[in-house]
Amino acid sequence: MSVLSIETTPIEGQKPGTSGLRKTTRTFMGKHYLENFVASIFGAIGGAEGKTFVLGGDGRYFNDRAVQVILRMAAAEGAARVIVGQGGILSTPAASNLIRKRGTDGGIILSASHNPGGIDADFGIKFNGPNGGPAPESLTAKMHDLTTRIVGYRIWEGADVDMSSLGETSCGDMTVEVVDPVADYAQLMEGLFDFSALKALFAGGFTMRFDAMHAVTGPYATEILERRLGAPAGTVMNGSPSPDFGGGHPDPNPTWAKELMAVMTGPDAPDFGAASDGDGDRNMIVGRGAYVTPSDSLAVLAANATLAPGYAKGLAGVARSMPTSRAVDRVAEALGIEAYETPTGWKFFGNLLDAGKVTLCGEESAGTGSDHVREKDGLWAVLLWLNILAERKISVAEIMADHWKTYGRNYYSRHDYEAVETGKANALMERLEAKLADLPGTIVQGTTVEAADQFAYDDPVDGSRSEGQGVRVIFEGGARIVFRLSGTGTQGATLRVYLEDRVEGPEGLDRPADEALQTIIAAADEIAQIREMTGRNKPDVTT
Ligand code: VG1
Ligand code: CO
Repeated sequence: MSVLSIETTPIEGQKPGTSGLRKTTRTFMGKHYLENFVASIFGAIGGAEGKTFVLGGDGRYFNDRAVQVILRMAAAEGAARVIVGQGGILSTPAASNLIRKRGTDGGIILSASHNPGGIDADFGIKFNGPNGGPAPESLTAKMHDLTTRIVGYRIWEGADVDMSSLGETSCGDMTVEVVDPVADYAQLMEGLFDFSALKALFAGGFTMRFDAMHAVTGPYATEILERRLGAPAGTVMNGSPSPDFGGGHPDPNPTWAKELMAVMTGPDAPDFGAASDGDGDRNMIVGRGAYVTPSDSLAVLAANATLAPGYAKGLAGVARSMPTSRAVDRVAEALGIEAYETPTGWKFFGNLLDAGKVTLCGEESAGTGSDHVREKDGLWAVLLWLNILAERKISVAEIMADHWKTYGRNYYSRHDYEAVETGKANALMERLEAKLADLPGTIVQGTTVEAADQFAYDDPVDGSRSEGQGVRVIFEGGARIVFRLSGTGTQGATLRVYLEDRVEGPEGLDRPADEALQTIIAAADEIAQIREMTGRNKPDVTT
């Protein structure tokens, strides 16, 4: 057995997007496809020699094979050790935690997150650095550059590594350490939240459902909610992970988490409902008959965080991605702390968290997190909500009503037009960009446009600049529309239209969102001519 040198040639389109490289599973299974990208990761970070990495994925189809390939390539490149979750499984936040806790040189996470899994669905891979966070743009640009010039890679020739039992084994000269994927993560959560208050909450009859959507959080939620906190068996639904997520779409929103929504709006609705995505970094929060938008959830968590022991000392600052509603900005203002606005994608929060400028951050796409790891964290958000509910002893609906009364309400919705022909989507954005300068001062659907621009971000920590991060149209009175193209899709282009309107209160705080946003929705179509340019009459998914 020995190291093999394999000749290869570049494969087109190996460019990481918002969150790593995401393609169809069959693309990843193609000759040299995974190998070329893994070799380019190792190349971009200056080699793997003597290094220690974390490795794991969300268990989707091809996860098991990809883990074996990556282990053999790491061994051939001289890596010292790879810490891998049992069965090749690690949720994204658990991987981030292990990278940090064990002081490693980074980690490789296998997931296409909320995209469906299976041989005819999607797969993905990304590299997280020693801080536990997704590689910054400068590093993903290097990876992409290397994929365009690759001529060969090295791989250890040997048998599969046994992933089923805990402990140390080897692959060539490299040590492979198989760890329990849940243990370290559960311990981290115990340090942040008041587990005895949460136990008392469940013991007192508080009811909840957690929909793991047949994805990676099943074992994590079962261990923490049912075993450690004493929630009754059955609290976790769809808790057994499967390679195709039970044939579903593991995206925690009211459209895809239909089963949970039906329970939460039904006659025997529990007090609290939550769901997580394929790799466990997203969350959906819903009270009895009360869905909480992710943007509002971030604002509520920021306003109440000090109720949890891990955040009792207060927040250094908060950050949200640009399209996320500005609800959290109001909370930051009231707390007298800074609110940062970053481009879409968790990698942009890394520097702010590392520099201690922010404690909480979030995205409208159901992602919330804190400085405890460098990824968004689904179960963490659920536990923080539970800790707040245990302390305040009122319902989710009451918390929301109280929040809006105090801070005003930012009505919010996102409309996605999926698998649009790439040419058409690009034309729509180009047309929009060309007319940005003329928009301010014009009246659209009865409201005056105050400002319009293409969002660019200057990182306050390392000074790097990221351009072309989405078009913003801001109206007088606080309404806003954002247009951008997704960087995680695998078919054509996905146009995302983010709609927001601001109501100060005390009147008009409890209208249905689609009704409250009617004018803004019409304004979005008038400005971007969505129907005409895409040929679509309505969005595919509304969240
Ligand atoms: C989407 C979301 C973004 C999120 C990203 C990765 O990106 O909008 O907020 O960070 O997915 O999330 P895009 O480019 O498709 O809009 V995950 O849970 O898929 O890693
Ligand atoms: Co995810």
